[in-house]
Amino acid sequence: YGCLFTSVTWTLLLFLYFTLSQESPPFKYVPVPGGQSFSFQHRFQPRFTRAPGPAPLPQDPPREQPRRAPVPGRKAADLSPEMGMIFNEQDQEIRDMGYHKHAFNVLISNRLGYHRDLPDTRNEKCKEKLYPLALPSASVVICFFNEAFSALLRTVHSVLDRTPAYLLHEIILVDDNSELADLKEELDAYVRLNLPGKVKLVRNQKREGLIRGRVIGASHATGEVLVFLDSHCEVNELWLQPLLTPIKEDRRTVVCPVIDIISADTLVYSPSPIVRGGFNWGLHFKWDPVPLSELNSPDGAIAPIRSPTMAGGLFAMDRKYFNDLGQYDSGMDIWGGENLEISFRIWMCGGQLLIIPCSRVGHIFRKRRPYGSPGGQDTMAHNSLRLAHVWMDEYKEQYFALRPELRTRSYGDIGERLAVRKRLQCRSFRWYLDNIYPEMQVSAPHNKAQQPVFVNKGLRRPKVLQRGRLRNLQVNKCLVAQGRPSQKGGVVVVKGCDLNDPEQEWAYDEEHELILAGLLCLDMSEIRSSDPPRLMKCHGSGGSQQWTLGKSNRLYQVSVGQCLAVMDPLSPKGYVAMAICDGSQSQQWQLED
Ligand code: LR7
Ligand code: MN
Repeated sequence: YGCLFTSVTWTLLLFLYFTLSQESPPFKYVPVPGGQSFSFQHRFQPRFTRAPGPAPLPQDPPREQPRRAPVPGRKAADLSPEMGMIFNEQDQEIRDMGYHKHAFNVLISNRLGYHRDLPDTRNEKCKEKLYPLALPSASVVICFFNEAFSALLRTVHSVLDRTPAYLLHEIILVDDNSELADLKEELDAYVRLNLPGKVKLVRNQKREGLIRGRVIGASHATGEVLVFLDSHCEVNELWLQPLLTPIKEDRRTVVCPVIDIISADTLVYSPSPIVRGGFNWGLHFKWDPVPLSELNSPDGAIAPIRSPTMAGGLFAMDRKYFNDLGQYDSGMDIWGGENLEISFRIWMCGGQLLIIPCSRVGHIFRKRRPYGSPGGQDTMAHNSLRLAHVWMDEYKEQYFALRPELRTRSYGDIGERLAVRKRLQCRSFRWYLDNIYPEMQVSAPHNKAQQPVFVNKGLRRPKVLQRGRLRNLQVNKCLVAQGRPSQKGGVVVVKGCDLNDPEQEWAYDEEHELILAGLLCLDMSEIRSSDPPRLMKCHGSGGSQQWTLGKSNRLYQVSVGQCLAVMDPLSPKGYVAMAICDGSQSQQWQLED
């Protein structure tokens, strides 16, 4: 009887739990009779998946049971380009403040919620690979400063949703003294109510920067392996086991996943090509193609790749090895340089650094860093100077040749770091260059600082889907450049259509770009979405140049979330502007031959 009673109670409890924790998507499409094709019906994204109240009762399912019903999640393909549609002033405010504070589209991030499906970006061969069941346990350390609440929570939930419980020892969140109100009590409450147990929240009493922040996080960790993530990531299918396996084989192996791209404008998740880490003499990280010698293994595309450097934010390392190797340089502030420092240290002091193509983690790539350092200092220069003096021997001259003003700049005490180098009997920088990064050109130290560029779109022009004039149905005029169509930054207006004028011809291509007269792309300012659209050099990365031209004749701008409209139909000036999509005549456009 006891047995029967227990199992009935459990079934009931589990049923109740799953029913109550079942989430519905934050909004859904609803057909509107006789009107436009659809409208959105909003439901506020709840911050609390359960009503705020007392901490969960002990009847919660035991730890290793699934903690929530399978997430209904969106299918990757469902992420419509219109996810960022603005309906009212409140949406506009969230979007604009989001770009201002976080440099990405927080409106879409909020609408996605804390769980979503991702496209599986791994090579097919990864799906056949088997990993040992017995692997070291992981402590995931996530530092954040003023992160967008929904991006932070999606990072945490993606780890909980996609990591086997027995491998996840804990998640340690380190709040680097954030200022944003919702990261205070509201985050405390969320963690207490929805993330009890494995998630620990540590608060820095003052801003430490991401480098000391990670050291603090690591000091609270008790798992065997440390996994560091940025606070705006989403881990993909079977991400952790491929990272833990090489560490189990050799504790002096440090591993990075492939960092997939989450678009800052659309939050679309897309695969990165397999590249590896390098740097230039300005001490900026860059991506390099993988040399053929590295790809010649029998496993081809999926074998681990030796990488001279790491990007910095996403990697896994045996916890004791992290400590033995000297953690990080705690004299480094806020942001920058620590990624090259730890990379040089790993290689020069007897370890190795690998990129694991079968482990995929997405990261939101913003166009600018949305925060500064408290005193406004250039911490990248300060930190780079420290690493140059500790690790680069005579090659620091290559850096000074580019940054002569830093030659005499003070960089604080590096005694402890020099002692680390001595204690570990590390090799010379010369050895590192010769053996680990022979591609590095020593005689030509004038490579410009380079942003990580993943896809070289310059080589291949996207296919044109449609060509013609863009006619507004209300005023019966065509969209043209106000001045010359070759003038960068020039605005567009509507004028009388002229079938014979090549300067009125738009091309709409598969990247959803609109190119006028084969020259420039129709573009929106990301920062000031109230500015009218203008003509800019095509950058090929979507977002501010991504338009959808649908059946409803509206011309929707993906990063702004609004539609192109003629401002005053009676005015001869023909000004156009972005406006909330309302299906009115002034927003109807036709691309026609
Ligand atoms: O003062 C701070 N305190 C913090 O806790 C400043 C930042 N942070 C947090 C921040 O909230 C974030 O979670 O630290 C994390 C990293 O900061 P980002 O996201 O502003 O850095 P980034 O992605 O622009 O920069 C890359 O280089 C940095 C150099 O210091 C770090 O190593 C980042 O982790 C690193 N990010 C990645 O490697 C992701 C892939 C980017 C590429 C290429
Ligand atoms: Mn980041």
